Amino acid sequence: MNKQAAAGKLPPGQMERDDFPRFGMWKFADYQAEPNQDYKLQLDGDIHPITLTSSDLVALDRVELVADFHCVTTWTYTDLNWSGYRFRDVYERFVQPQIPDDMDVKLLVFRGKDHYKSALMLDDALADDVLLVDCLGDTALNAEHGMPLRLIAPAHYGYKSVKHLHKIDFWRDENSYRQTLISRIMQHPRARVAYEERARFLPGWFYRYLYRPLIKPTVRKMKLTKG
Ligand SMILES: Nc1nc2c(c(=O)[nH]1)N[C@H]1C(S)=C(S)[C@@H](COP(=O)(O)O)O[C@H]1N2
Ligand SMILES: [Mo]
Repeated sequence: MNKQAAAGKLPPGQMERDDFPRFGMWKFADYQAEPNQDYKLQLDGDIHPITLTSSDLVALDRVELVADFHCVTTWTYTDLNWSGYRFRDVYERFVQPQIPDDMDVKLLVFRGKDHYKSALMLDDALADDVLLVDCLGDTALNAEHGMPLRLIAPAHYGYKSVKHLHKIDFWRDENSYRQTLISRIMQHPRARVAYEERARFLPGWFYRYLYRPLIKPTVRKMKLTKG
């Protein structure tokens, strides 16, 4: 057992890695992000659709966050230094003012340019430490880690932290979000790391043993072939 796990610092079932790999769904592994700092972010769903540009976000306060990153397959990389904008600030500035009093937004779907998507409850997304980040350490996000913009929601498993973010759908309820059966089963609606909410059914510890053997081949698969 490593030192932090021994000290009880790591959440249940997690093991520390000494590198931060590119990771994710095999289906989207071949996606090659293109450098583009003038990104656009579409906000859509049950709200009036709008498109934000990087210059809309620049008007918000910049926030820095040091956080551990926990993948559901049980690897953790500690003390990452992210910076960007608080999701709550984006919501309060650009979304909330146009929501009628009799309408409740409950569920958000974050979409990546590689077609990956993941949903979060609005209440979870409004937490202090949920950011849209464009920098890791002192440098702009690279292709491995979500260039040009990604979500970071450190209290939730990494599969909620959508990379290459280009669209957020705001829905009144879960019925508006057509999820495939497999992701319905595999993705927990909250996926809180502290409660080991790895998936919707069966206890979290069960998935530790199912997922651990996938780490090595996935890290190998996800390595970007550099020209
Ligand atoms: N667009 C996109 N975002 C994604 C994924 C993906 O395949 N595509 N994988 C998720 C998973 S399972 C994890 S663990 C993290 C990995 O982030 P990293 O590659 O920066 O380590 O990204 C999440 N966000
Ligand atoms: Mo993950």
